[in-house]
Amino acid sequence: MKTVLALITTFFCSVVFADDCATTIESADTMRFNKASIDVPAHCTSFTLTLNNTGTLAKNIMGHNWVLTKASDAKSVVKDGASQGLANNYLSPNDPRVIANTRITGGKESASVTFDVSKLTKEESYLYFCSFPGHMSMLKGSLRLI
Ligand SMILES: [Cu+2]
Repeated sequence: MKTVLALITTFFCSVVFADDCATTIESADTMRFNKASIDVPAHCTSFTLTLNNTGTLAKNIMGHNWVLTKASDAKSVVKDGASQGLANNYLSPNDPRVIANTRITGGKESASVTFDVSKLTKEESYLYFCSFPGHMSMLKGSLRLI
C-alpha cells in the first residue's frame, strides 16, 4: 500500500512539475507579446516555451520569434542577426550568445523551443525578444530563474 501511495504521489508531483516547466506566449500584428516577464522555476531541468503568433500577416512582413539571451547580449545579437535574413531567423548561425530561440513565425503559426535550465543562473538578468529587424524595441520581456 505504501508503494502504491508513493507511486501516486510521485505521479502527481511530476504532473505539477511538468506544468510549470513550460509556458506559452502570444505575439500579434500589433508587435506585442502578451507577457512582460517569464519565471523559470529552478527545479525544472528543461523548460519549454511555445510561441503562438495570433496575427494574420505573413512572416516576411510581420514575422515573430522568441529569442533568449543575457540582457546584456540582446542588442548585439539583434544587430548581428539583422543581415542573416528570414532563412536564419534573423540570427547569426550558432550564435553562442543565444540561449534558446524559436524559428520566425507568421500569422496563425506556432513554434516551440525546449532549453536546458542549467544554462541559467539566478544572478543573471535575461531578456527575451523578437529578432526580426526593428521588433525588439516593442517585443521584449524579462526572464529569470526563480
Ligand atoms: Cu517580430
